[in-house]
Amino acid sequence: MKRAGWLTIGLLVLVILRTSSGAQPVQVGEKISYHLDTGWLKAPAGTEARKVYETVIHVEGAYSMRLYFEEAHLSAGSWIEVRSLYDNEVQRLDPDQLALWRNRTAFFNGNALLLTVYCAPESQARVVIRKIWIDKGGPSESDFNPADCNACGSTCGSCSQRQPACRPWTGHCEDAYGNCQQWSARLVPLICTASVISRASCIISAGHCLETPGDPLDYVIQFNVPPSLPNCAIQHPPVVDQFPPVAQVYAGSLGLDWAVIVPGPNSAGQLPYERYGQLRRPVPYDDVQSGQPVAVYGYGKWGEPNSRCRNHTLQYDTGTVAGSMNDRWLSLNDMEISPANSGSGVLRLTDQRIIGVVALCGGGSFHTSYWEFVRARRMLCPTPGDVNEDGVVDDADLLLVLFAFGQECPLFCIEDQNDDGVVDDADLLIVLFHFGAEY
Ligand SMILES: [Ca+2]
Ligand SMILES: [Ca+2]
Repeated sequence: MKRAGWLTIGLLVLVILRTSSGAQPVQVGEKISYHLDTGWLKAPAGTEARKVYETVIHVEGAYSMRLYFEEAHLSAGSWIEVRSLYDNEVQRLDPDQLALWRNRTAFFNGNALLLTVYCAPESQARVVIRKIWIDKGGPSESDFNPADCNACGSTCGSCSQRQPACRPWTGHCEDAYGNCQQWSARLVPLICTASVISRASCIISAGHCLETPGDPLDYVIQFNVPPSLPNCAIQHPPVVDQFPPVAQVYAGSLGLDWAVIVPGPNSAGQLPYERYGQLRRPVPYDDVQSGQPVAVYGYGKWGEPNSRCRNHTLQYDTGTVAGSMNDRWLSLNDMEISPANSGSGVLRLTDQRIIGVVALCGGGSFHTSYWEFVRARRMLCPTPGDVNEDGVVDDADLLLVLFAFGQECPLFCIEDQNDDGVVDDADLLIVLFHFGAEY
């Protein structure tokens, strides 16, 4: 009896550990020290900017790299150019771009970057690097034992339900190229998944994805993710498919797990929706029912020995809603969730709307209708009058306000558009004033 008792306790502890830990974002690569100081560079008089400095930053064994500028003194009309010698991708960072990218670059493939400084006539420049990010591949072989792929508690009972999102797997790594479903983004280097939810390119994910110690904005939002290398090392899309985050609100503890992110423009000055024209709307009200069919698209880990190029590429699985545990959490059936699927939108197939964001191993997801999550979206990505968040202000929104007219909402309700605790004329006016607006 005693023995059985201990066993039961052991199992309980295991279950608690599994359900209380996040769906494990995967940290790839590492920051290493690297010393480079161009000293003060000066351009001669003239009419055009001149190349005043050039060097190759090479790290043996790296599969991809990112530069961090400790200091970057550039005057207007000057810029830094970073070029991958592996695939020739280029990022040009002038003072405005450097501010947007917070003195760091996009992610580049390969082990060598050509760094060039162009200086406006009769101006000075200086660039200092003290650290760079590199990825030497891995994790280790043992991390990729296929028998471990349920370690995160997938509810499907097997390891290979997921399929590449864009074309069926035929055994070729090109099948893993994620150039479809461009509302689903990869966050790097703490790998997670995120979804574009509005024309303003508002993005949602899980809160624990942003809990990077030190700097919660130290990541990049990527689309059109290419296959990983056959040894499973991730590869990055072109610079133009990478976006820096500029603002965010998130909660990742005390039983909460949601994030709202505002991206900055890519190198062509576009936001994700402008570039790809794809989004999936969240639902702000809890009409989630058991049995509803859902899909999860995401960049989870993949360790099958003969298809490691699918690691952290865009794949999907389908399943159903198992049920809502409360106003915060919903559970999924028959859904393969792997580390780095964290933050994936739970896409309800009947209306293609996001009812939750994947937060836990086993598929536990955080409701998009939880009031703090809705309020955070309104705060960061306002869509006044669009009560049901379907992207247009119309009769449906008007009816929602009319049906709730007079209701008091001390905490929060979606119909209380001005957030003053009561649904009244003022909220009706907000809907009427924005009637016909599209977001
Ligand atoms: Ca609406
Ligand atoms: Ca109100």
